[in-house]
Amino acid sequence: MDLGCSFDSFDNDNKRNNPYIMGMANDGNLVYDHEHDGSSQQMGGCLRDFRNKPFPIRAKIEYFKNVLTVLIHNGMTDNERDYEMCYRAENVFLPPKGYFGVTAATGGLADDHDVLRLLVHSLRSADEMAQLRLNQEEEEKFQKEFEQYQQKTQKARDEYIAQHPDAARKEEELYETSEQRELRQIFEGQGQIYDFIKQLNVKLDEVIGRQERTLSLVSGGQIAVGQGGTQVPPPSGGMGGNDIGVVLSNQREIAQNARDIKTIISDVQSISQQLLNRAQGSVQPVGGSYDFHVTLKELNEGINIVKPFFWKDLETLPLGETLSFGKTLRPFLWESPSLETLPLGMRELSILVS
Ligand SMILES: [Ca+2]
Ligand SMILES: [Ca+2]
Repeated sequence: MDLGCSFDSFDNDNKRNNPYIMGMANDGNLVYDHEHDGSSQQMGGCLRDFRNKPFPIRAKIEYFKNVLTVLIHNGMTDNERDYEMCYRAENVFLPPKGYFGVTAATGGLADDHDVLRLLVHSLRSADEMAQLRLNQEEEEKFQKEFEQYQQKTQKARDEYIAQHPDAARKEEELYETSEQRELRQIFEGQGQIYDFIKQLNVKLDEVIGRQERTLSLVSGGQIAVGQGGTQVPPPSGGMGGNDIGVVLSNQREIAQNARDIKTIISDVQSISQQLLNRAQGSVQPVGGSYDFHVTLKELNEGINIVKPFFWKDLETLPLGETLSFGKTLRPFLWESPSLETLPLGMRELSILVS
């Protein structure tokens, strides 16, 4: 099996689909269908104008793990990275060994194409390939061991199942398939949703019950609401006839007390009025417009004149003896201005005159 990547510039079938780049596998028995530009023989291709470009056009043909990829650089730039996908074909099986070659053909018309470079290289470096080969050998070895082990365990399992058919059934139940797991997850999710809805229902019932209770209490006139808006249950039994009687008697008592106080106040008022009238009657005969305070002031001055004459004698007088105001009494100095240190009789006198 060979692989050909052709650049067909002439449109033989006149379908205006050239220049065309295409891939074609051939085991040596196929002849390129020039009449139809190989349209029925291609494994993939793309319409690209690859003639007369400022820079050489490039084709990158990759064959890796039985996948063929053809990328085309259209020659419009000199950038190495300007490759575009032309086609990709899977399940392309080429022999491990072969040759790379370049050839050309034409019909009645001549055309000129130059091959500037043909580069062939591995997709992996030599070290990578060596490592890969080593890994491949190891992998094959491990794979072989694994297969042997698997066969061994399978054989042991088969023997065990043959001896214990019940245990085999249990083991099958123990492990769940991906479908079973998915189904179980769906059931669990639905169960959670169902529980949540059930909880919501219970809460809703509670709220409705509370609301109905509140409404019934409001209509019965026995609601008691706390400060935070929380409902307080009404006192058990409510108010009895006895309590109402007590309250009424208290009210009667308060009303009676108020009436008594009113009587007392009116008595006080009348008495004070009488006193006032009496006071006015006693002052007027003394001096008409004579002021009571002036009289007091004169009396005070008189006592102050008298005081110095009997201070010392007062101390020596026996208690209860009547004081006589005369010239025989010796004058004395006013030594003690403090009221508490004065003798008893003087203190009384001081109180009188102050
Ligand atoms: Ca052609
Ligand atoms: Ca054509």
